[in-house]
Amino acid sequence: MTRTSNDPIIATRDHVVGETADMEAAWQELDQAIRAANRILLSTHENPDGDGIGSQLAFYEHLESLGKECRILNYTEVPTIYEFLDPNGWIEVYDPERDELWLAACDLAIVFDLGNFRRLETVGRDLIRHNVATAAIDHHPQDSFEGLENEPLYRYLILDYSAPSTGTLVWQYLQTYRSEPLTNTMAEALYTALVTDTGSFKYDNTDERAHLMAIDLLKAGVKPYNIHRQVYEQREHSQVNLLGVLTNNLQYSGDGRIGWCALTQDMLAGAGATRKDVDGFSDFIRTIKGVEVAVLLTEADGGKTKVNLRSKGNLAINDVAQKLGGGGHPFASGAFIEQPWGEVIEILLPLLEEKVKTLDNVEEGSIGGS
Ligand SMILES: [Mn+2]
Repeated sequence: MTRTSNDPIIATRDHVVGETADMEAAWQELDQAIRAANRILLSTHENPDGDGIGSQLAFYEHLESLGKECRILNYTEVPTIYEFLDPNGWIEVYDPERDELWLAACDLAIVFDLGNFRRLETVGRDLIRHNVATAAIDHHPQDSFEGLENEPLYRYLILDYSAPSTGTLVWQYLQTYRSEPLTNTMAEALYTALVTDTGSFKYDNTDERAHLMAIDLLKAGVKPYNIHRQVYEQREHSQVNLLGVLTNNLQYSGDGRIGWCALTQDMLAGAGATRKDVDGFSDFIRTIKGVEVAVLLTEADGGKTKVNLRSKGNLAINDVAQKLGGGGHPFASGAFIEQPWGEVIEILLPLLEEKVKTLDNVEEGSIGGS
């Protein structure tokens, strides 16, 4: 089918595609495509996180060493806490006017950590428009796209839900297919991907593979505190102010098992904060004793609402995020909704209250993850 640049890319709400069955064969195929390609584009989702950025930078450096003509083009700029990873300015913000012709002539695009193709925004639109062969490397459940159900979005799909980070998949690839050892900068990029996605090795996704990867990266020269300091010890005053607003406006529901807060644009403005400053706040709500499900609603422009959901691990909540048109991991998911937060919480609380009620019937510790 033909798409025009103005066609919106819309994720359907209930469809996910399966995990890569034969990972080794998929990697082999992708590796062959990489070796055959001259010009390769790398990208990740809007508002990129440490996993997306770290994966991109490590992969970029690898491709450079193979002599590829390579660029990293993202829809949004690198958050300041991750700027230390990119001293050479390899990551660029995609500017269709400047970059579309370059993109159109790519032999291959590799996109990291997406979950949802829509999160590539204009980069994804132009990859489809110019029919660029695209590979996805990811650990999120994948949404399908209205009108594209019968068309594979990706020529190559490396999908492993159990991977603690997308960077872990990149690390595995490099271990097998890269002849040179990892450089210190590659190891730092991958370590950042790993610590940010595992909450510094404390989330449910932290497994043996995560720690084996960390050992390998430390051997390649990573100093963990150097990374930690850059990523976690640079809180803006505006964010600390906003944390005060959050704690003053926290509410509980479902016998204290749901902790929730709505941050309005007025609250953000009052704290001198932006939507970026809410990063990590939903995790904070989850740390409260008795809270099983944490909900953070952030008011966006035009009265829209960003929803972040976190679970302590006894209840999967990504089905709720999917009902709202979003998605994510069982214990960490979210959605972006075109409704004001007051309406969203009206929909959300009954769904979550039903969910936490199921805990009443089951002895503690006997519930599976998803
Ligand atoms: Mn990730």
